[in-house]
Amino acid sequence: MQRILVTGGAGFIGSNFVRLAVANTDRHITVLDALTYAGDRATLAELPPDRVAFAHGNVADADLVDRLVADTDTVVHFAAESHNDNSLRDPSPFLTTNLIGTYTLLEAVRRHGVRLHHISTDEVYGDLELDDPERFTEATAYNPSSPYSATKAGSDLLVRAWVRSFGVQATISNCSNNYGPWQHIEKFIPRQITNVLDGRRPKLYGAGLNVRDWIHVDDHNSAVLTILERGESGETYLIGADGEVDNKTVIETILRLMGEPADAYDHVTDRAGHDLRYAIDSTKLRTELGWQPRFSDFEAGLAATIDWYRTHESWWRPRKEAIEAAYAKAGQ
Ligand code: NAD
Ligand code: TDX
Repeated sequence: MQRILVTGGAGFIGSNFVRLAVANTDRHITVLDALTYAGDRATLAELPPDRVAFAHGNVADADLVDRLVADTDTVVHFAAESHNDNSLRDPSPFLTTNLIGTYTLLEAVRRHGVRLHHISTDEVYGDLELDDPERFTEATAYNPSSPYSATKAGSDLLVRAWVRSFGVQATISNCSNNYGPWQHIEKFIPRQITNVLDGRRPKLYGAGLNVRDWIHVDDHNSAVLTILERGESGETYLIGADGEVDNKTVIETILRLMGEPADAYDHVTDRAGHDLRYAIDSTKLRTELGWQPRFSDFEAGLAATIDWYRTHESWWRPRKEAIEAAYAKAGQ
């Protein structure tokens, strides 16, 4: 049986990946996760123990990573510090996890001849004007804005260098904004849903004209499985589902779907250096690898996500007070 090591597999996208891979492949999965504030073993509950093993540890721990990589065929690298706002409050863990962690993995896959798939973000390309007819492609120049996106850009460049200089077998994917179950409530969509469920008003940064290109987490992960099966080493694939929506519209849609007045939200302090618009052209992935997204109706996906947070209150409730206190300190 083929074995996959999934770093960051107790977080939002990684845990959904493990669930999809268990359902759709016969591979054995080992999750390596440090269980930071963003990781939780509850995200992996009810998965069969003969298919999924768990290793608690840091992706920057060279000895541990070496042992785990020696025992696998493929690594899928999700582990990262992932939240822009946190990177503005304290960039340091972003450097250790996103840069040193990726470097540590690269050295291990190089030693053991193991294939790596590196999960990255469209934020490495910076942002677009609202009226720009162009979207990001694999040829777009890197121009990251925040400490988070700068460290993700650096990690991508490390992967490319290890492919070219050391012949490491690796692919990279850069995906747009994900939504769906198990997303940490610090992030935009689950923060607003849980605000409404908690009797708080949703919080929109600035005027809310910023556009994000939303994709359901299962579409992101089905693209990753496609790249694992058919992707070519050394290649980068952009993942997106043509889901551009501005933040104001997202908040108003959440309020409407939850039976609240569409204007029942607050405008709060804007994010420093706030990227205006992301938009992905995923033609390469669709034409070369034959991938298609399944969740084309964003409003239906949002409604299902609202239901999920309604029925999983015991998971998010213990975190809510502290998250909102940290935002309030920043005027957000
Ligand atoms: P997340 O914050 O929900 O999960 C990150 C996981 O990594 C957590 O389980 C955490 O415990 C673990 N982790 C953090 N530091 C670690 C370390 N040093 N060693 C081991 N494990 C560690 O993040 P997410 O939203 O699931 O994002 C996963 C990946 O996808 C990241 O690489 C992110 O850059 C990328 N990405 C995210 C999005 C998005 O919209 N969320 C979009 C594109 C790309
Ligand atoms: O309360 C909020 N109000 C608000 O208006 C929050 C938390 C966010 N926002 C805005 C900022 C962004 O324009 O909503 C948009 C989305 O914000 P985030 O959920 O923080 O996502 P973003 O900064 O776009 O980054 C996300 O997508 C790319 C992920 O967090 C990254 O990990 C991924 O790389």
